[in-house]
Amino acid sequence: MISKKMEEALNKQLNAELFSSYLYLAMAAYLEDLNLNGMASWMRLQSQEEYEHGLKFYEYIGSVGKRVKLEALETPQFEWKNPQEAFEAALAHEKKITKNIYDLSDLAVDEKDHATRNFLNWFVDEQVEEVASVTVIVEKFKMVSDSKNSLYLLDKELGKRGQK
Ligand code: OFO
Repeated sequence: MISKKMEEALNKQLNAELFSSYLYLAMAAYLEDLNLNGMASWMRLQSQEEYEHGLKFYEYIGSVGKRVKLEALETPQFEWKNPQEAFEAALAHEKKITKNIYDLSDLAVDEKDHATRNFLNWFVDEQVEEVASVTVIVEKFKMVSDSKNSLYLLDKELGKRGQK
């Protein structure tokens, strides 16, 4: 049995996942405008993943007999100082989302809502992976600093995401 409080918290996280998708799409557009098409493609894939995360919440809320309530999405940031700053912002965002997921898990434990806690476990694991993958990219940016050649190579490398 899902409480009203949990229903609202799950809907809030659904909104946060859809906002993540929106934010990464905004970052993709920013990177595309700089002709960094590999990085832009990485961000577009990330945006799609976040949409899928949103759908997982959508489906779960429905599966426990509750109602999905969609709210307006915040306007995402439009400009970053440079690509590194955009990826750093993505990392900070993922850390914030991890905290959201932990708070939701805590609520599920407090409410003895084992079904929701079990559902959230997938997200706990996913957040470890997301923070780790963006951390690696941020660290690579730090290594290359202002070198244009290295930026070109990093763009190429990130463009390989999703390719077989
Ligand atoms: Fe949905 O994992 Fe990122 O935000």
